Amino acid sequence: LEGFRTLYHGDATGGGRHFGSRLVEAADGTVFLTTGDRGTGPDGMESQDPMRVEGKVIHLNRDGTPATTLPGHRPGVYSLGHRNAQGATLDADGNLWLVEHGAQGGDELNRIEAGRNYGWPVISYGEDYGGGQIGEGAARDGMEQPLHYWVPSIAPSGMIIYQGDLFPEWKGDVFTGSLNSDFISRLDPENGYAEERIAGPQTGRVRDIVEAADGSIWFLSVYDGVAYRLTPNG
Ligand SMILES: [Ca+2]
Repeated sequence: LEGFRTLYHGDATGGGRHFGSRLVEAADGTVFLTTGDRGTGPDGMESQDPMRVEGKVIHLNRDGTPATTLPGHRPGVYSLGHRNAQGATLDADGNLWLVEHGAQGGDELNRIEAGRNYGWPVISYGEDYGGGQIGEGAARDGMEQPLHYWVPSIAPSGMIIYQGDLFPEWKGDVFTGSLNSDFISRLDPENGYAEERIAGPQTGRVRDIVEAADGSIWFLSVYDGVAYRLTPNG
């Protein structure tokens, strides 16, 4: 790459992992980006610090200036308490959703609202690597509950909320890839987020998933280095 410039600088200081990240363009042209906790959890509390960049959703204008500024928050911080979101998308109404990695279990699907706290590392449905409770347990007043969580972890990556006509029975369903178990997860919000796991020789370590204009679903398998197109005929 050449000729690029820095639009936003985060000043993250944690470890060398959990970087997120996904970028989502909103209908008004602003941009949401997810940041990881940089691997300092569950002891590090950067995700809970509204003045820090780690473990957040950041909301920016296209020139890198903050599109949201909340009282007591670093300019641009839109929501906090995230661990490592590697999937994010908008629903049909323009709301931001994301999937984020838990530790040993506790991956989450969250619907994001400005100023809300999504809990990491104070609450989680997972446990620490090798066992042991994370934070205070699974719930706390003032912290959001995930709409769905995975135990054990699937390591979700990439995300769409299907809006096309090619699979009418899937409209409104949430899709994310699994990095550790080689399938695509389909969650049906109208049925308690019941999950179907779509698996085949093509769904190895699915890193990204997008919906095309014709309603077909494209996904990227890291093992093969191949982008596949999913249609009702196979
Ligand atoms: Ca959470």
